[in-house]
Amino acid sequence: MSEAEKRDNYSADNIQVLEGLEAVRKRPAMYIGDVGLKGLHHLVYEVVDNSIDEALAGYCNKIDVYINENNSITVIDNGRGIPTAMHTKEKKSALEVVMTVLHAGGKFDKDTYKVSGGLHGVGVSCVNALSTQLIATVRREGKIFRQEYNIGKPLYDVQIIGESTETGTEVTFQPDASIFDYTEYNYDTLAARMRELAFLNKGITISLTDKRNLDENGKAFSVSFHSEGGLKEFAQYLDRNREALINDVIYFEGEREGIPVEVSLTYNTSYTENIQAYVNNINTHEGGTHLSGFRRGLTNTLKKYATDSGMLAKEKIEIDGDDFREGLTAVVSVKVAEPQFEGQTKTKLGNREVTAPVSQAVSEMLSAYLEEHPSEARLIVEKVILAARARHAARKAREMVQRKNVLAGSGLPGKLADCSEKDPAMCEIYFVEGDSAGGTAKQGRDRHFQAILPLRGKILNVEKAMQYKIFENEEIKNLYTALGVRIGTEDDSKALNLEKLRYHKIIIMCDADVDGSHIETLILTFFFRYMKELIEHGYIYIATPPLYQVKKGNKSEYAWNDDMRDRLIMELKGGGSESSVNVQRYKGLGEMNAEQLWETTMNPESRTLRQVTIENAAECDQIFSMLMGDDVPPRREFIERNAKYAKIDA
Ligand code: 0RA
Repeated sequence: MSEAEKRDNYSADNIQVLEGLEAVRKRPAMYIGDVGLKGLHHLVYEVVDNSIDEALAGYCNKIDVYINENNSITVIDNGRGIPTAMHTKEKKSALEVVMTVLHAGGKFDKDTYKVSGGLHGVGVSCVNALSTQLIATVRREGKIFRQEYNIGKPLYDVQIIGESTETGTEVTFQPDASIFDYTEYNYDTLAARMRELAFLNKGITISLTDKRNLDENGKAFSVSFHSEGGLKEFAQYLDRNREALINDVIYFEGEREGIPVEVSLTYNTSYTENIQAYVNNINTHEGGTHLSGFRRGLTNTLKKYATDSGMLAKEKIEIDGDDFREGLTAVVSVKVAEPQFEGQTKTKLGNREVTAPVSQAVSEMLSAYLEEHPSEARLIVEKVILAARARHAARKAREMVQRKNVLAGSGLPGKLADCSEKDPAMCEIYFVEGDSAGGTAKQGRDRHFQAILPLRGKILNVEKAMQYKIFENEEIKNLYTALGVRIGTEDDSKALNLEKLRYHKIIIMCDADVDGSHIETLILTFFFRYMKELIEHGYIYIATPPLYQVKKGNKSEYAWNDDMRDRLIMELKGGGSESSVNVQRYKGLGEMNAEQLWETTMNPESRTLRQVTIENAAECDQIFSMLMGDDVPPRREFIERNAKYAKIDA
């Protein structure tokens, strides 16, 4: 190749690279899911995943993550360091290739067994494309190498900036504020993911330091996650707010049919089933073949044990799969070389070959445990029998709900003020705290597309109640009938059937005070445990009524927080000297008249709705069990701390 040809080739390659990164900037959501809070945090996961891969390859055991003062992120690992030598095909440093070529990840190194790579597996070059600045520093071969980029473009060739006896990779990036709706990182969100990664990849130490948050000694807030027990400790962590039924966690780690499988399970005295399933460190909350394998292994093994033990002999009722999972907490983690993700949120594993290995692993570990622990085995079987009896009672109650549903139209709850529009995509329903606010909302709404269902103060805490109690509850029956949903689909008898769902915006409207937050949480708990599909489809929203009205003369404005209130007071005062500005604090929805409620909270033109999403399924489970516990202060603190992070739908 002549020099000229080489040059042409080089620039052609470069153009391709820039086109690739340009595509990421044009359609960021296609690469990282969205440009909201989720996408912003996804950037961190993408970078950390590369370090996790290095750890899984056996060369790294420490990953440090920093949230810097300016909301940039630094990730440092002690791996081999990304190679910096010339990449023969791309004719530039391997480091530059990894940082600027889409999907280049670890591909230049065929021996790297790459199973991780994040939900979208897009690689660190996407993070680079979406950052105003990224600095990559590599320590290897006794030297320190560095390259900097601006929206993905290198500012200079890889430089040697010093010497070091250490090895590792350090990446600092500043997310581009012109791409993302938000640029402020949520510490708790990152901490939850780092904790989860530490459980899923035992032996690695992952620290998270928040440099925005200094204590009185000027020291940044920091936590470190490390698990020697892996999923065994993960199950204990998930159940730490629940009462144990057996004191052990049953655990398996190994490879079956070439697929690495790690499983843990235990039982608590609650009535909820909590199985967290992972593929390549990704929470597959829609389940899939590995979850089917888990269920099959569990059901077959327990059924056989229970039958052989003779404990079922006097039972007249049939035991089914669900009964074995009441009070069960389990974590399943598999590594799959070419995962097929399906489902609404691409979090359902489709690979058929994964079912048998997981089922085998569960059968092996569980039958061994049951044989060796007869008294614990007895406790589990007794619980299963109780669950079966309760299920029969629950089914009767559920059938009542379903029967009422068949009459939909004439059978709608009496308290529901329905809308006239029939197309669910256009329709909204407000669940309103209390009859009085419900009345105001009925007057204030646009009856064409907005329906109102007033709810009696505190609805049932479903976290603590047995299933049949839940389906006997009048308010909850009303929720089902008003929404038009049923239980059971063609391929899953427990799944929510959304075919007849009557509204695509389901809006929880509570007072802006602690009681309101409590009620909001009770309703969300119900949705999370019994109608999770509605959250996954993005149908659930929270209304945000204002906290203040600031008035002067015939001018009036609303404020949603104290800063806004103070700014409005200043504005309305203007140059004027007199404090004739009137501030009204709204304690409840009922203090607004119908017109005010419409204007501030219900009018799609001017309201703010917060959409409810699931960031981290394992953490969600844990948080709901914490929120519904008996301790009020942590709940209040949690809600107040996190409310502002909810996604805004303008
Ligand atoms: C492929 C080969 C080698 C290192 C890595 C990938 C690597 C990538 C990342 C990304 C973040 N941290 C990382 N650490 C290592 C090295 C191959 C060798 O040295 O022989």
